[in-house]
Amino acid sequence: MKVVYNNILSSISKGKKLLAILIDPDKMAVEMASGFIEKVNASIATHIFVGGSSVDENDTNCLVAEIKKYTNLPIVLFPGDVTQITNHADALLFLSLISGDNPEYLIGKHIKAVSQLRHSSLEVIPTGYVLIENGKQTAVERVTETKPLARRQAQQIVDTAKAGELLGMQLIYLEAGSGAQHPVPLEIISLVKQELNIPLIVGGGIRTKQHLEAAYNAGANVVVIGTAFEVNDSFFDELKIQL
Ligand code: 1GP
Repeated sequence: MKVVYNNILSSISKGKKLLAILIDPDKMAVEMASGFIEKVNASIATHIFVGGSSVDENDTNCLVAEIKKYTNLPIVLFPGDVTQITNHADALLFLSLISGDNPEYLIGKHIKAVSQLRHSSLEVIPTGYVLIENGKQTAVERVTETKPLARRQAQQIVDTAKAGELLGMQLIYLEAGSGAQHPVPLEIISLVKQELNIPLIVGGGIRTKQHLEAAYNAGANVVVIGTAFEVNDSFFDELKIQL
């Protein structure tokens, strides 16, 4: 059953804009989860993503089980590693880093995940993950040992995203990286969106309501924000006004 994915498709067909709040288990203690989720529930967020670049084994499992107690929002894994897969979540972004040439992140880790996924009821959503230069090195770049696509190479970015769709990916995620200096350029979002027939996720470095609106207007269907909520509690209030 593709419940989470089908809900994304039907929301998009109704013209809804989706916002995923990203929680990094490395930065959120289990004891902090209930208070944070209370704010998430009262916000315009439609999804909770959970994942990080370097997370201790079992931390994701414990955190997702805790989050689940306090929310009805779909919890979607956005894993940096196989150890972050847990059946407590609703869905898994099965990310292939198609902007890079590291076989481990194109297919290697996916093979290692199969023994866990074979008997799991987790909804698996194949996702083409495209890392874009943002002005500084990010954790994704460091951990995956891949180079992001250059911002000036718009056609290369568009073609990479389209190749992901043609390979059968169900989502494309344009990623500037957590804490990015510059978010994905609006022009790139727009060019990629024009080519795709599947939903487009955009994340990395989005810190203001204006950024968020601009990303939607450029064509993002789902925007992912993590750092802005981690470092600035009042960001929840800033977003309260209906977009
Ligand atoms: C990172 O796209 C996400 O993978 C979110 O990035 O933490 O910069 O919001 P930020």
